Amino acid sequence: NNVETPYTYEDYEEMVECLLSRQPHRPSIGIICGSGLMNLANKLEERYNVPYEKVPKFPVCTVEGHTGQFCFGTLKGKKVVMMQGRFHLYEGYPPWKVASPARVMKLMGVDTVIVTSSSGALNPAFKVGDIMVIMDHIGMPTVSGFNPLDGKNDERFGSRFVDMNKVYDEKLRNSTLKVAEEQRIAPFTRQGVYLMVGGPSYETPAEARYLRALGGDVVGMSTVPEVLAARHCGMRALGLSLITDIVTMDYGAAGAINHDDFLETAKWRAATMNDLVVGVVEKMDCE
Ligand code: R1P
Repeated sequence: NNVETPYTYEDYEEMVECLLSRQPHRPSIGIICGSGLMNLANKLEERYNVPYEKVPKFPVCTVEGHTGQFCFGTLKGKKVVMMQGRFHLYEGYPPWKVASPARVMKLMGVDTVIVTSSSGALNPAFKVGDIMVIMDHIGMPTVSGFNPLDGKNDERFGSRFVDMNKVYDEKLRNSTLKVAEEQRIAPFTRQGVYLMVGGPSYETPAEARYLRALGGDVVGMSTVPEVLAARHCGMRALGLSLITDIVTMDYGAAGAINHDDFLETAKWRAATMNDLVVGVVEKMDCE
């Protein structure tokens, strides 16, 4: 039987003990960096890196561009932990493992989680290089039985049933839009619905039309499990997604998409997106 047993509370404690013993910071903000957005960690001061493989039982990254380390430091005076690299369902990881970074962050003392990602636009008004503040999400895997909260619930994290009405913190979203105005990037900053698919295959035109009809503004293969686990244990969540391609809805459209294109586009707009995150962190009402 190949089915893995989810991490216990004690497993998480062991991971956190290791992470805190290897560096002096005690973060209150956690940031999970999406594809092509890892350079944000270069903005950290007094930085300490802890590679994932040093942390007992913690997964490793298998996707190109996902470095696979925790980066601790200060950002605009705030104590931050960043994850350079996340886990996806298509890597073969079960949902609880994909979402495990949120619980590690919680036990480290983090109360606000920022998740970034790159995604494809379904909304015809959106353009490559736009930044979307996630207002809400649709988790295709999570609504259909691939939920990180499946299995025995540990009340020390949160209760069995989780309210998902206000998942993405309104105050943080408004603050992000305000920072976007100040940084003069409001014309290409959007707000909308992130739709998660399992991947790793990109969408067929028929699937793209279907996902759009469901209400997705962008489609990606991450974010939702981490945010679900974060909300389950009472952390505030902010999600930002960089649009790195337009999802093809008809058969005549030119060009196939690939992950290298995603990374290339992310490079082009990553600095702007990272400046936005720094601006939001600066305004946060925590240490
Ligand atoms: C596709 O190219 C990959 O990039 C995005 C998609 O979700 C998918 O994993 O990665 P992040 O969501 O990790 O940014």
